[in-house]
Amino acid sequence: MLHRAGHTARSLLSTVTSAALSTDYPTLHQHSIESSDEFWNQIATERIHWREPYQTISDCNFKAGKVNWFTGGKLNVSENLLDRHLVEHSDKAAILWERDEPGQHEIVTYKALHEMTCRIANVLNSHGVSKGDRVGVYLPMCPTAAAVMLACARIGAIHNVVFAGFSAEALGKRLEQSEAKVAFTADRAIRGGKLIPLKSIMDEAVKMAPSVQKVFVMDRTGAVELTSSKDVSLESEMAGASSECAPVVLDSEDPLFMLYTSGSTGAPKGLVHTQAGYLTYAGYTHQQIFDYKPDDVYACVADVGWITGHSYVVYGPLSNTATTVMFESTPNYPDPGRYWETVERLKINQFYGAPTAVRLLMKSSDSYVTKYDRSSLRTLGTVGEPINPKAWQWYFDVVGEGRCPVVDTWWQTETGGIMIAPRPGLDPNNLTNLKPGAAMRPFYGVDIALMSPDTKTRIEGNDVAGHLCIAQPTPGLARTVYGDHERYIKTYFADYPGYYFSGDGGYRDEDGHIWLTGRVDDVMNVSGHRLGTAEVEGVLVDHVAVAESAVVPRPHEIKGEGIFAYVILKESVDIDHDVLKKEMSDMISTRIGKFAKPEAIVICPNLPKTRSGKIMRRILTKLAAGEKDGFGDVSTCSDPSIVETLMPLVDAVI
Ligand code: 7RM
Repeated sequence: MLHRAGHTARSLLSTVTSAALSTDYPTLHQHSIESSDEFWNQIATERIHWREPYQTISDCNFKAGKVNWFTGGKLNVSENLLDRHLVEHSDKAAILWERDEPGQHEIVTYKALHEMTCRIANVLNSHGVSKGDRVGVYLPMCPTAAAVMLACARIGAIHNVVFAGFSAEALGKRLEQSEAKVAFTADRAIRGGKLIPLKSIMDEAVKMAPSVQKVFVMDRTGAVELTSSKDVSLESEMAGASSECAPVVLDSEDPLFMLYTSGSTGAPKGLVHTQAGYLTYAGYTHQQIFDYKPDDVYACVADVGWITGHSYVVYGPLSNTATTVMFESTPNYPDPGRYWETVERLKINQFYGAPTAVRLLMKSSDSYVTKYDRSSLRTLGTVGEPINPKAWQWYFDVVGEGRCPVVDTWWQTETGGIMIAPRPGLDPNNLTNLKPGAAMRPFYGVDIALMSPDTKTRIEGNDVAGHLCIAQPTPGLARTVYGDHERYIKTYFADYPGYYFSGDGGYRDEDGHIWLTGRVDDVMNVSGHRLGTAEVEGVLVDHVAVAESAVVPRPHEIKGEGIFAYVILKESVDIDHDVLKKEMSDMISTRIGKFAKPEAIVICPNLPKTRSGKIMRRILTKLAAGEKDGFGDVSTCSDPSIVETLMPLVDAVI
């Protein structure tokens, strides 16, 4: 049913939208929870250019895993991000492309991005790609990657971006599972001065994915080789295509994109996001949480291969007519001053990065930061993993000169946008109410529930911890797992009926602020990259010499978590252990990607197990962290002496 916003609510809400930041957070947050439909109705009406109005604000039921927003509405996302801005902002920079080569950037105006997008959309059309078709994207961080995403959005095709650090096999699986009709890649990527042969990786991947009919190859480093009949030069196709392409009018709930992410069990899942709800949520959170103001230069240094690159490099900022930076390089190339030299040259106002990079950079001399002018900076953000208070403080004091709030933003691929962050509701001039290491405040419309895993009920009050759940649907939530809606329901809605379960643990402190305490399931977080322990174990047990394996995270100074693997060899194996370990490590690199290589592999005679044969990971995790006691209750372990046996083996590799 369509509700009309009442007078009080409307005036409250215009405070939020016009003032960008409101100091009256508690009132507004409460209103957004109690009158969720009314709240989101106003935001979606104000923010989106609708071709046809929606009939229903929300049609959701967490018990049944049903999430629908703005149903019946018609729109086109690329029209909202591009065409809508052409009237007044056609010459404004949409993208500042910070190329890998130091000291250089390129400007892409809204007009130019619109033209690129239209040409690519026409290329897709001419190769028979249309609404609902899946498009694999394996590209470097560059404006073309954004234009490919927007071209898909323009014609209703579903993009599936795969991070260019994944191996051929990981890419191949994702292309195959999504039944991609076409794919995009480049001759090579260049990161930190190193060349990555994207095209040859794609060639391998396509062998696994027979659905792929065409591979569009972009020229990034002047080494394009069209080696198969499927290969097409992207530049020549674009040159021959029209620079105008009428946007296809889509339904609010048509899929916009899919993106794979790791979970605790099985193969990675392709989460599906839809049009209107996602756009509303990404755009609104971008504006509010980063204190984005017209004409700001906004930089999120994440890769488009992750959800952060989707929501806060492309969709969120462009929906706000922002100038968004695309960063192709690495934090320490050519030296640890790279980010801050970029901040000075591009006059960046908001900088959004990963805690792992902060931890890396704080190891170098502060002069790499202080020699550049950072007076343009207003907001600093972090995402991907918990930020330890020490790193937070360095970011705040040294990078932000004590002037810029650090927004520690908690969210997931599944939530589409930021769910918990210090803003909004923070007086921009008051820096004393920030807490280093806490994400603090649920965003508007976000009802965080800490649940007891024992009683399955909501834990009320402050100074309490529990499993972090979301009690009410928000517009940006993923709608399904591609091709497996049952898995979506089972993964997110089965543990706590009526709630979305994030897989994270949370703590609400005395003041009611939220702290994230890490995953409560078997998902690791390596430099902000999600990786299931089961995924890595699956590769290890495929080695001919391996009988069994158990993988756990181990604290790592820079990466946050490193991977620690225990393997039991088959009895007959008589091969040098270093040779075996190297083979196993290479297998992981080939099957998943280099970033998934373990810090250490321990070859051991046995693993601690319960009498029913379940591996006791709790013990293995503590051992990997170098702990010598405090293993808790080991009475359920079928052979407690194994812990003593493992200790020296672990010590030998850490
Ligand atoms: C955006 C993104 C999601 C997982 C999530 C958490 C962890 C992310 C924070 C965080 C503590 C944060 N999507 N996580 N942000 N933990 N504080 N600010 O990272 O799908 O790739 O990962 O990352 O465990 O569940 S993701």
